[in-house]
Amino acid sequence: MAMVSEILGQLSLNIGAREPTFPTVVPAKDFDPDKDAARIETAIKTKGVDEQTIIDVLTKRTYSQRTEIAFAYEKRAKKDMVSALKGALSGSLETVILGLMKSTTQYDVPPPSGAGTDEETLIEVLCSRSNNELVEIKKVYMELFKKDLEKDVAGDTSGNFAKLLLALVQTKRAEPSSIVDYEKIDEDARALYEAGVKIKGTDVPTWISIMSERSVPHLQKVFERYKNYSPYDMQESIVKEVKGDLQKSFLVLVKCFENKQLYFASKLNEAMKSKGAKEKSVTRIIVSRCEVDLKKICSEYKTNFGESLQKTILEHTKGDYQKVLLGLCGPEE
Ligand SMILES: [Ca+2]
Repeated sequence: MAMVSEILGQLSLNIGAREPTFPTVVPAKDFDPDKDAARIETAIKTKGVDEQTIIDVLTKRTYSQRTEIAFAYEKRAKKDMVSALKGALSGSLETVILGLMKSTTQYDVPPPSGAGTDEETLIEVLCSRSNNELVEIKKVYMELFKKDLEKDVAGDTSGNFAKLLLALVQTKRAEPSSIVDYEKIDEDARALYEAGVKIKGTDVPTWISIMSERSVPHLQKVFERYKNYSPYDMQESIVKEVKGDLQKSFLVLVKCFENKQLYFASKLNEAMKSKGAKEKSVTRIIVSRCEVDLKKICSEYKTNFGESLQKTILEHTKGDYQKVLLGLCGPEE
């Protein structure tokens, strides 16, 4: 149960060191936190709860504005807004709204070690977030649990999978350089080939060091160059060479290096259309990306899957959950 003061403490961590963003949730104009807090208070007190108002207000404010609303709410209602929302809402809507009351970084922070690591989420977060985002995640993890994420990741997983996650958490990735180093690109492409497809077995540490230490633009060129050496592209090579969680992790990494928004669009499409829609996955992506790049994810979605994400949401979800997702995605473009 995060108190407002705690949430406010995280604010500064989210400013600066960010890549260009393509949010669907942007700061509301003529923002009045007191007015919003009053609306939320009335909505919570309404018999049967007025979910629509809660959705309308909270999906149209940024995290930092929601924090101000929570602060105003606490002043007028003399109680914590997150707890009040928790009491008033239930099911998938509650999950989304409580997710929105966390900063993007807080939301991404894995549960503390021993709390039953959900491997799929751990892989997605550690393999898809940028170096800067991972640096913030480590800081917040330390603040929340007074523990070192590096140590916990190493302790909770094992083998090469652990080595890969650990290498990512160590955030050793180079910053993109304005100079294209063709020699290094060729050297890395050949090394990836010689450590994998060319030999019996796989020299996983070599793959790990290249994929965790080089900049993203460099790796994009490496994977292009790689095709000059290998009969299989990088993704195909990963499938052939390694198995299980290690394979999943390398695939998420490479897909994100190639086109991160397409990766999330595909995940959404897959989750939404799977039998027994994987709500958890849908919620996670939409909540965590709405202030980052959901607009670009929506456009990749439409280009690649022939219909808008909003339309898929209309077809595959219902009720308040549908409303809150559509609120976060914004209108179709
Ligand atoms: Ca091999």
